[in-house]
Amino acid sequence: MTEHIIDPSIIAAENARLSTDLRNDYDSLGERLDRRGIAIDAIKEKVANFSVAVPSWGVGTGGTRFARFPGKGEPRDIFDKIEDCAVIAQLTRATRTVSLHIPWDKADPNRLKQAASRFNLGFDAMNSNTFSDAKGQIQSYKFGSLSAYDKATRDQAIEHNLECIEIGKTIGSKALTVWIGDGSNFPGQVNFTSQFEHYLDSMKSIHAALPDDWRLYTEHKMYEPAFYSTVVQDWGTNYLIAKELGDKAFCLVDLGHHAPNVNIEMIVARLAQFGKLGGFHFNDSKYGDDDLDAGSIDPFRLFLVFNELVDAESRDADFHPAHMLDQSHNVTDPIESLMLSAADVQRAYAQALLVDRNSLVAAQNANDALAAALELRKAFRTDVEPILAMARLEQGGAIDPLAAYRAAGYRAKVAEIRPEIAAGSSGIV
Ligand code: LRH
Ligand code: MN
Ligand code: MN
Repeated sequence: MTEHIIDPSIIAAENARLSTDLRNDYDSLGERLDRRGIAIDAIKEKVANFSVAVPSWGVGTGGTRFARFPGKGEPRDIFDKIEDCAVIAQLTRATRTVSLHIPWDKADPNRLKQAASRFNLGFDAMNSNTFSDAKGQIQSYKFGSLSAYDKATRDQAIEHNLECIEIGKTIGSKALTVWIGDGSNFPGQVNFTSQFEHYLDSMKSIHAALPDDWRLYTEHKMYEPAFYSTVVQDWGTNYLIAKELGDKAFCLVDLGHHAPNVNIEMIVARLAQFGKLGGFHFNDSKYGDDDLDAGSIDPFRLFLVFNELVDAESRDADFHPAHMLDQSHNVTDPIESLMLSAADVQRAYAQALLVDRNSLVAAQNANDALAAALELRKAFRTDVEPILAMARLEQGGAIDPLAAYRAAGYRAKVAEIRPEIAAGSSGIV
């Protein structure tokens, strides 16, 4: 039986306060959608089946790249983090899995599995970390990891990824995400070609070690921590990697990893068209890899990304990219932010489902640019909150997850048992 961290009677009391209004809002939205030829229950069904993975590191200590400003009741270890993730899942019903980062979350895999299964949580992609040095590691990644000139360093980085796969096998993960910080800070510091050659060779060994039913996601990022050149800097290089490696290799798109104003939805369409779109790290950004809450800066862009995903889904029923959040915070309670991000990702999906694809195609074929644009705007401007809230309610979640979370006083409760973490300096990313 699934254990609940938040007392279900608190959620029930909160829902009782809001359910009459929700029912009215849902019915009235249903009527309006009906006039557009859309069955609200079918949209709700799809929303209810949608899940986005929570990153274990997202519930952890908040801070900036320069300093840590821990809040009260921060998780002490991965087991506390799993409990925080369980709270998010219980209230939102939109986050059925957790994505682990090794070695940050290293623990006995059987214990990890048990801890998650108490709350009926599964594990999404494993994330390896060769962008920082772990305690006691022999070779340093200061000058690169999977692409380093030094073979012993590359071998160690490969070995670490193989270990991530091993842990993942025990806990039921089906994917490995590889992001490296390798690159250079000065023109001339590295040879682009040999560095990429090393990277590809290393990744081939990792790809070869994957179980048959696993996927390998490679994540591109324009810059940081390397500031002159980065080995996996954009979707083009990422696509080359996925092609070079083979059938289990796919590209992962982290929304914050592009230059400002880049047309990410078009990248999504291209990767989907050529069968190499593996999944997402959802977050939002104003300048760079800001890791802000999904949908908090540019919700229209998030919608446009989902518009491409729904379009791709309509062409290929087997199209199931992985959905993960990747954010970390400085000024909010991370559980609150992650709950809102999960809902915002769902919202973008629901809005994209409202696009009248036939009318859109007709407008496109008639070169009626305005009609096509309005078709998208009509969907984006529809307030789908009643659909999301009803999907949560019917699955035992909270109509208003934030209000229920605050009413439950979870953070204050865990602050009593989790010791305060000292503020301090923070590593990059
Ligand atoms: C790199 C990144 C990558 C890491 C995570 C901590 O910027 O997006 O996904 O694993 O941050
Ligand atoms: Mn990421
Ligand atoms: Mn990032």
